[in-house]
Amino acid sequence: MSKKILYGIISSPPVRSVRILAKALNLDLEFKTVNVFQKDNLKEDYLKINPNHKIPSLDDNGFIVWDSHAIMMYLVDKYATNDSFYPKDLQKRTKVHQILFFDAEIFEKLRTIVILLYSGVSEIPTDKIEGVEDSYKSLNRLLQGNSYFTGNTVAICDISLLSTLLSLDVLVPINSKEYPSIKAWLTRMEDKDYIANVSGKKEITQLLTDLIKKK
Ligand SMILES: N[C@@H](CCC(=O)N[C@@H](CS)C(=O)NCC(=O)O)C(=O)O
Repeated sequence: MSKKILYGIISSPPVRSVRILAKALNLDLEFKTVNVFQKDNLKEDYLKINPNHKIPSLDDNGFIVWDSHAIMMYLVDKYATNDSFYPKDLQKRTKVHQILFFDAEIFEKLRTIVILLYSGVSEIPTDKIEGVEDSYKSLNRLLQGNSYFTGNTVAICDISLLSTLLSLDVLVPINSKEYPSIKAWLTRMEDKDYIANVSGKKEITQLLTDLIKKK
């Protein structure tokens, strides 16, 4: 079995997505801390691994891949015993890609807000909140009639969105009256045994709650 190293920190949603998937696939990942708060990601050694200085990156026995979405596609194609998380059927796979790209868009909204809060802004600007609410509306519509974002089984895009939304929910709460389908999906996801212990929900909620309280 090849040695797999994941670089990152647990408070990062994309890093947590990869860890959840690894747990679901029963893969052993060695974890190496690259702390973006201490600028570890800008050090020469890490830039050789990821010239784009983001976390996570995966080193699979010398083969390096970065971006959580690309890592998850790779891990399922290479190691999963079936294709349920990332279907081989072109149309089903395309639907998964569609939601993964949407997750990347929503994650950037989260990242922008977190950067603003760390830079000293005292309140999340209204236009940023509205941008997030617009995504919640779309997500809620997407889930109508579906248990998961691409149908009735969990795919890697559900895992990505779970990590993004667990963080975003702390900053721009997901209102259960307005977004009942998202809330029901969150509950379904958090009930999975491979998610419960590695979602990082407790840690991220604490970190972001403290960040808001400081304001
Ligand atoms: N699309 C990327 C986003 C990765 C990302 O932005 N990670 C943040 C931490 S949550 C990061 O590395 N920030 C440091 C930087 O931008 O230099 C993915 O899914 O892996």
